[in-house]
Amino acid sequence: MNPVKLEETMMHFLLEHQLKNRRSLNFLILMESIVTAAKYIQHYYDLAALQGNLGEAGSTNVQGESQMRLDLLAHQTVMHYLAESNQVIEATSEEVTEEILLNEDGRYFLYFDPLDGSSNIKHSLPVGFLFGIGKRMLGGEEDYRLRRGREFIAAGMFLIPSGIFTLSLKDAGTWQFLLDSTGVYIRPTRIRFPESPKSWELSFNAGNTTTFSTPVQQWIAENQPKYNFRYTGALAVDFHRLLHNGGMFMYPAIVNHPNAQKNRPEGKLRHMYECAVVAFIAHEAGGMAVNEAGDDVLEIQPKKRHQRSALYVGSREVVESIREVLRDHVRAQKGDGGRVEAAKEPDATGAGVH
Ligand code: AHM
Ligand code: MG
Repeated sequence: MNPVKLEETMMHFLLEHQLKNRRSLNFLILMESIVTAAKYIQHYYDLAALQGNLGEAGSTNVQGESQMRLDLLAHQTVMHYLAESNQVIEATSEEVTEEILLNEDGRYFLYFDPLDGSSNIKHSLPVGFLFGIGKRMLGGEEDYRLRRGREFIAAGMFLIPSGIFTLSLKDAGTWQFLLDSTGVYIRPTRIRFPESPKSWELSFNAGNTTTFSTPVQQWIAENQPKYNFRYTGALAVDFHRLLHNGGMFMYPAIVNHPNAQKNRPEGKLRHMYECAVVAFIAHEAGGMAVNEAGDDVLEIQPKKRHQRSALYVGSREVVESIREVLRDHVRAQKGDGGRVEAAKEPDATGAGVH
């Protein structure tokens, strides 16, 4: 008998899941490529800090934001392993404007943000790799490739540099895996938002508060004192914390900016690879996510690959509380002849609101 207690690996956990549900092993091949990419991004992040490679690349992405060298490296790393896996038809990356065609016979669509929280990079603060996975229609014709979050089969995020991998499987929960010194992901732990409000937190860019709609500002004034406040400037990191402590992360629409050019009525975060990803993870952890209209983020049918959305995600009770306010606001606006508060266009670059 082996005297050592050996741990279950992530792949073994996934193998059991696939076999139990009579699913193919293709998903394992895909996950292997995602996990390998994640480990390499982590490796490059560590190296970059040592080699002073944390600066800007001098180019801009589809959002008009400057790309850090690590953003590009992370994107190229993910693409390399996705291509090698042969499992992906088409990928959507925050760093590339158009769809990225891979293997027309593949089974999956991947939507990813290779390095979320870029502003943290130059300070060597934590960042994340976010991804959602859709699956092709196996019977019949393939008609569209931008799936609703509700149609994802899995979504996850990898925290850098801590190396904690969160993976949510459709109707099978949200799980976290730790990377141990052997380099293997072990000990799947099921994660659910805590029910007790004792640890609940609020997370949002407080510097933007006066730019939110009046009802959202009122909700904050009434509710913020009940909670601790935390914000790192990286969705993956803030949301990771929230999964353990509960509460709500929000990035509301910017509609009352003193410089109207800086309003963002559509929100700032990207639907496909930020909002829908954390909404899926939250749902599998017992929570929920809504947009500025109070609609379930998982039900939004994306129209554009890089479309933006406002986001309110976290413990069900807190998100439901603000959802009522958001819905009332929509009803009031409709009753007001459809007038939308500060319905001015955001600046073309989508740059920061400050
Ligand atoms: P990124 O994907 O370019 O790094 O930007 C997305 C980030 C989120 O991670 C974070 O929640 C938000 O933008 C922070 O925005 P702000 O600096 O306006 O608070
Ligand atoms: Mg991001």
